[in-house]
Amino acid sequence: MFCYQCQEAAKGTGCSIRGVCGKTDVVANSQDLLIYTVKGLSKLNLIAKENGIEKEEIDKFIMESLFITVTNVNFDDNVIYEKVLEGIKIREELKVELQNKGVDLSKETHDAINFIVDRENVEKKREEVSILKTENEDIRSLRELITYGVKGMAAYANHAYVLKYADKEISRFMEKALAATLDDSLSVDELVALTLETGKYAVEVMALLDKANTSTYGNPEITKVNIGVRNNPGILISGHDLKDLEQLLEQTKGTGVDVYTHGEMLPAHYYPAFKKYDHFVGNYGNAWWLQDKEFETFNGPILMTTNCLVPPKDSYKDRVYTTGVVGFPNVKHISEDETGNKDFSQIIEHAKRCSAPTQIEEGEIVGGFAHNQVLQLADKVVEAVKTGAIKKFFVMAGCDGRMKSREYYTEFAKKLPKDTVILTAGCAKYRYNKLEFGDIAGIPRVLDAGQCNDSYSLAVIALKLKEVFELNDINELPIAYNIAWYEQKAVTVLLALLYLGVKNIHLGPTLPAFLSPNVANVLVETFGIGGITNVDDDLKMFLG
Ligand code: FSO
Ligand code: SF4
Repeated sequence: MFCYQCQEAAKGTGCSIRGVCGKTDVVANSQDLLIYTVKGLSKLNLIAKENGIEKEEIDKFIMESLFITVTNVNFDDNVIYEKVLEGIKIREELKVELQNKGVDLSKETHDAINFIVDRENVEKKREEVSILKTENEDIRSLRELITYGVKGMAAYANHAYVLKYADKEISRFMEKALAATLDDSLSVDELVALTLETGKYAVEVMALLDKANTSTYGNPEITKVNIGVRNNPGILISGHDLKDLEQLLEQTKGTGVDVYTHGEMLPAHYYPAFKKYDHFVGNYGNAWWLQDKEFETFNGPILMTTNCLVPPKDSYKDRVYTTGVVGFPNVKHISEDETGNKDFSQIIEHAKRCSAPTQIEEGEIVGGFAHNQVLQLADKVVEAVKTGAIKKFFVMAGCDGRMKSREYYTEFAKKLPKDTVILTAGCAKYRYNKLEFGDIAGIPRVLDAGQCNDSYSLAVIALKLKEVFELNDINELPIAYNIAWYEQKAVTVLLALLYLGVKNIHLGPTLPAFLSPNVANVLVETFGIGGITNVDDDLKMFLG
């Protein structure tokens, strides 16, 4: 195996024996093969679209397969292998359909469009498609940068899709980008251009998801979220899928079972649609990587709707349920029926047999500062900037992770001068969201827009401020970007910000292992991207 798609890549270069995330070599190789299958299918699907064959189910298959390979989503080799077989079947059926229409496919000789596997030869095939097979490290770096950006897009598109929002142009672009990564004739410059184009569609897919979420569940609003517990048995729901949460809340109504959020599900409390449920109690615990301790003390069943799943410990494994794209061997999986509904009754019955959660924290945290809410406060914000009460905003969005070096973000937040405001989204916020920062003229000093999926809100806020202050360039705003990344959705957000023209973004705790020195140089020279050093020096740099 070789994988370097996330921030925790072993030794900062790549995992080659077993993933730091817990992924085995078999799963890692299987994921490579699934991506290869999807790339071949994408190439063929573009030909089909040019010839008037447009199938929603193929776009859906591509989207889900990509999402499955995102870090900490699916650790089940059987699921991934079945997906490969399904992809090949879809591809071969599409070929027949195209040939019946008289389309000549004889020039489509790329192995990704033609290979077949079975249990006998799958191991060999998996190794053949390792990303290390692209020998030129710059081409490999750009191909992977594009692939990861598209994986993140697939996750966003999937969340929008379950709420019945889709955009054919976005799917077409994703397929075009994936197909391009198979093309040996593309130069480094062409791949750089495609990387930037990925940023354009990243903005579009994030806008689509924002529309899907806010049209379905209302605009997030300022909300206090309880972090303590009650005495009823509970179900803990984690990941990012709001539709799963909605169905769980409906099905637990009147059962005596409470529902708590974990990790990236916390921002669900900010949506008006979920406030009507009295048994939607609060948020339990912190960011994803602490689940091995927090799932233990929660005592009841846990539903993982998306990443980040940590390989469950035996002590609570029987209480973990996965759904959607998530999977882990020997962990119960809840599938949807043909109408998209999920039956969570076995989780509810399971909860009734469990004790109430053990309290690990108490009090409240405040969030809900997505674009609509912040724009309602725009007058106050603009006034505070004009009077100098707010000197600078710090975008500290992104992800959290296990690495000790991420303590940097707690210290950085604590040492920020009192006339600064943190704009956040994603699980990165758990490094500082329970500390007391006070407010500036009634504006809290930490404004949480929501999940990493809601990073779009931060871009909307920045663009609005640019308009209000009548600036020509988004970089003239008093906003600094000190972003923590972990998995591929963060790559998508980064490409989106670059597309919007944001310069001088600092990325930590380490720069991506998949950036070759030359590709990193392009990002440094064109966009001023940088890493982090230590809190004091970085503060001087940001405030200087
Ligand atoms: Fe965090 Fe995990 Fe939301 Fe990510 S839970 S790390 S970018 O998968 O999804 O922020
Ligand atoms: Fe390693 Fe990250 Fe890949 Fe897991 S996803 S194998 S931790 S690089």
